[in-house]
Amino acid sequence: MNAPYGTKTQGADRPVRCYIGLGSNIGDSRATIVEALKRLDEIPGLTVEAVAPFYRTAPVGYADQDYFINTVAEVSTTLTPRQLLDGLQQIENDLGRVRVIRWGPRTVDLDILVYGDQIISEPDLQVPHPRMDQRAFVMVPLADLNPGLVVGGEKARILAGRLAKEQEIYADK
Ligand code: A4P
Ligand code: MG
Repeated sequence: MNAPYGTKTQGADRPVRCYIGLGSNIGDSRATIVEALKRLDEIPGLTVEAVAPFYRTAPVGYADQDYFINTVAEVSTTLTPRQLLDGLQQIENDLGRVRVIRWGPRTVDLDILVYGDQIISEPDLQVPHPRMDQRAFVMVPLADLNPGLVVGGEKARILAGRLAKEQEIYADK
């Protein structure tokens, strides 16, 4: 039987509910994200509980690149935030991620958006993800999974509705 989600600030003896953002705009992005989700679920101590629909989204931050495929996964995990980050970076590397330009094209990007109710401000790990509340490609799929989740003082569905009017985002079929 699954243990209930925990809200403890230190992780790891009870599963913590987390949201992971996934994005790709190089190669067969849809297939890459499907493969990344499979590998995510295979990480010991982590279960993928739900996946939002896939969206096709205009690039944010560095405009001269292809549209992205984005989605968000809800996971429960007993991993600490840093163990979780290591697992995500391992998947990025195994799927052949090359980083050239910040905010530029990528085979696959996996970000920790939310880790329970923890706030982390370290040089190489900030949670909640510092730019998530400005991005339709994060907030729209996140709101599909948890419309009432409060992000930056606002409910996800309110933020998602506003951002979707400002930024291009389409259901990916
Ligand atoms: N890092 C810090 N906090 C986190 C976190 N919460 N989750 C550090 C994951 N990583 C985190 O990331 C650089 C470093 O961020 C990591 O080494 C880790 O220690 P990266 O993935 O190597 O580089 P990046 O993704 O280019 O940088 P960054 O700043 O994370 O970019 P963003 O803000 O994630 O933006 N437009 C569309 N439509 N769709 C997209 O998916 N993605 C980006 C990337 C830009 N524009 C986009 C999209
Ligand atoms: Mg990233």
